Amino acid sequence: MSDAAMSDAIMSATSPQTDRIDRLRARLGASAILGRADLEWRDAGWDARNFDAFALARPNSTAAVARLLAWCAEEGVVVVPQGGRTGLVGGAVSSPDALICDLGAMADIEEIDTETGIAVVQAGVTLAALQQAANAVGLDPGIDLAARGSATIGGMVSTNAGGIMAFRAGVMRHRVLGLEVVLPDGRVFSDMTRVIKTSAGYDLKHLFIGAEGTLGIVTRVVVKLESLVSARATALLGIGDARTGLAIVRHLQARLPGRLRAAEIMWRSFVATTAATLGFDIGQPPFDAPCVLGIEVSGDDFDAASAALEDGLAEIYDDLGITGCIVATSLQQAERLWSVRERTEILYRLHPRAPSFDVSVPGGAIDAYLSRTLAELRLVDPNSEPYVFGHLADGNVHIVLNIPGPLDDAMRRDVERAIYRDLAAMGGSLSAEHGIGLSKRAALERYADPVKQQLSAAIKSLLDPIGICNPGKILVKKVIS
Ligand code: LAC
Ligand code: ZN
Repeated sequence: MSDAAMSDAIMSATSPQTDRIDRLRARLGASAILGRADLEWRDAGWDARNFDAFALARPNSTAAVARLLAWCAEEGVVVVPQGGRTGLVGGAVSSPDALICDLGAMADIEEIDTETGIAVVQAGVTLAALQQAANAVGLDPGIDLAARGSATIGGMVSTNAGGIMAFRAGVMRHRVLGLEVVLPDGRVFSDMTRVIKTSAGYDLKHLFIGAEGTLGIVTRVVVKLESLVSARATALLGIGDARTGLAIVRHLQARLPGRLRAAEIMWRSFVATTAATLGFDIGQPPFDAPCVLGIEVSGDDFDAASAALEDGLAEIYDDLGITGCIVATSLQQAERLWSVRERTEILYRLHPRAPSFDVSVPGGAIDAYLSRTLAELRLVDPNSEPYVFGHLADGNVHIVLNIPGPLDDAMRRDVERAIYRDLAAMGGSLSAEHGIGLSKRAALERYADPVKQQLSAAIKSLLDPIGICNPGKILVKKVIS
């Protein structure tokens, strides 16, 4: 091809998108739209494919999101909503025909009503920002997770995030009192209820919680707040198994009612990797045990919380065979201990794009589930030694394979079979808190109830008949209008 013909070909390949961007800029304002060149040097987040779109829009109000979606519907342009871009299942991955709707310019905490105990926020507010604002007036969102600095409230609603405190105050679904969502045709679904009780017909807000932006874009949220605790004490314990960890949880819940704040469990290969990388001696207690349990309890001040935690543990220490214990002596030490659990990026640096799984298992069945599953994974790959960790008190177990991803199709099916096949019968879940996105779609199709899948497809067709909202996420089959 001559240079001139090549340049014509490039022009004709790019000009429809350039025209589109011009029309979109006319609709939303020039500064709100970033083209491909602007995206090249920005951080795409957890998955490089997040920024494969032809452009990114940054609407700054519900009305602007509504104009954007109405324009997408008119033009037949698909739209991928994005919050912190740190989701783990490809829910924010975009394609060259897609426009990103980045909620980062909608980051206002509109109101904290201390008398009612609620916050009204725009979807792009980070969890850390809401925690800070609520804490300043003696309140707390009641939900916490390691990605607090990047995760946005809109993204957390869209994945029904759970995190560390779900066993106390529920998952995101239980924290949301009201919701505003822009629908795929640009209409605004507005249910900014501020009360917990509502039995006024179908509670449709729940359809959008955990929908990963496939049914519309969450723009504003009413979040229920809890009282802020005065102080917290932290300990890491060496234990033999999940059963022992659950006995410790039950003891502390009975002994210190309402004061247990976290019960995070890590199995040996996880601890050996994260703790060793962070400079802890993994040959010493508590790090040398089969499992390490991270515990946090609240109290009136740091010393009172620490004393209550130490006393509570002393009562069961020998009976339950706790093999070692570090109680943090300062807030800085507590943070350092928690980093053993929270610095999960260490695993992904060792094994880029390591396949990861996020299941829920009823507490009493965790040990048996893991020994069966890990043995089966070794049959699939004799070198399998997954990193296993999670939120013990609600049965949420994370399994990260010690190999780089992605898996080829045959191996993925075998691995998924080992991890997922018993879960439904056990009353567990194949996705506890990360969502389905792209990477768990095949598993959902294979292992979820077929009637649930039919209803999901019908709901998607009803709300998004031309399929413009985050297409291909959650549902494998393309919706045909
Ligand atoms: C965590 C993320 C992986 O619990 O959900 O660290
Ligand atoms: Zn988690």
